[in-house]
Amino acid sequence: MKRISLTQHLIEQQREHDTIPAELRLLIEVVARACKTISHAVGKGALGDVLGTAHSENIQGEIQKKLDVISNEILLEANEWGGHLAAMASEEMETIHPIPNRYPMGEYLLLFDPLDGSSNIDVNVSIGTIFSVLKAPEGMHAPQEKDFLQPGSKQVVAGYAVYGPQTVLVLTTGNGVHCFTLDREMGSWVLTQRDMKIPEQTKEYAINASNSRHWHAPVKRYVDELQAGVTGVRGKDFNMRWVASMVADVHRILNRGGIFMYPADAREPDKAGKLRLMYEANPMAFLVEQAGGAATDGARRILDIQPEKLHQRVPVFLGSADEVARVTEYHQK
Ligand code: AHM
Ligand code: MG
Repeated sequence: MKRISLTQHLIEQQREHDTIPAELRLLIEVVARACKTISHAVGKGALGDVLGTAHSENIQGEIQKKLDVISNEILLEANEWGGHLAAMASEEMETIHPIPNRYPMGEYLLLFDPLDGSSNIDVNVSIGTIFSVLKAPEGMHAPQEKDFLQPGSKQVVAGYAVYGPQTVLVLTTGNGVHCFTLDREMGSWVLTQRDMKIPEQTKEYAINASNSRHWHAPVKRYVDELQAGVTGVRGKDFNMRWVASMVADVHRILNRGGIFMYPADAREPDKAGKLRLMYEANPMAFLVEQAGGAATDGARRILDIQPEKLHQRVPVFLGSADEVARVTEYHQK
């Protein structure tokens, strides 16, 4: 089999579609390299003294794990010096991180969830990194938080890495979704799936069902119907999967279909679900749409939402288009 590296793939995409100028290619390669470093740290586990808590809290009041902090540092350091970025924002940092003055300033903004699936770190279950790239607004001199507040439809790149049995990187630059597998011996990313497409028909759903007593009526109705199986209105049996790492759940859906839900619920009426628009929902929505699926917050297309805050949360329904359409319709009724 002829092996196509990430670099070759990006250069060929640029020739074909003219959407990945050299600076953007550098950005993607630097992020991919940082993911390799994170993958290496994850793989060491207890031997690398990377497990357990960092004894600190992030801006959302969540206890940080050592690997949350390490991964955040790895991404910041890797991306500071290349001249491709103006600023970064992370789920783990209160505010934005402008590129230090000693380095040239580029035209892109990078956002990331450095280590997604934190609750799985210490138990050796798949975790990952999610990232999203925006263009800095024209004429921006000193980057500010407001420069990041662009709807997801403006993303130029989105992707994630999964640190699981294999380490994979899944990427879109707006021309389909492509998957690379890390060759650990060679240290290189090799193209292993071109043009991933979410199957339209599905028999799988993913939701944290322990919250069901708090769900709003449309979500209750939708999940009840799935659970009624072959004797209910859907006329077929559904299976449930919940990894509790969005990267792993979305990766499964990109490969064999399904719907992923993290709704808002009645517990904290002011809190719109758990997942964050800028670091989780937007990049995953871009990938899912590029793979032929759909992503909504129950009312609107996720990519159309105008963000108001960097760390804004949003309900998420994404995956096979027909299922997302159905649960969204239940919300509208
Ligand atoms: P994190 O970014 O702090 O890891 O939180 C996000 C994660 C998602 O990966 C996952 O889908 C969800 O939280 C799991 O939540 P729950 O603990 O309710 O199962
Ligand atoms: Mg996360």
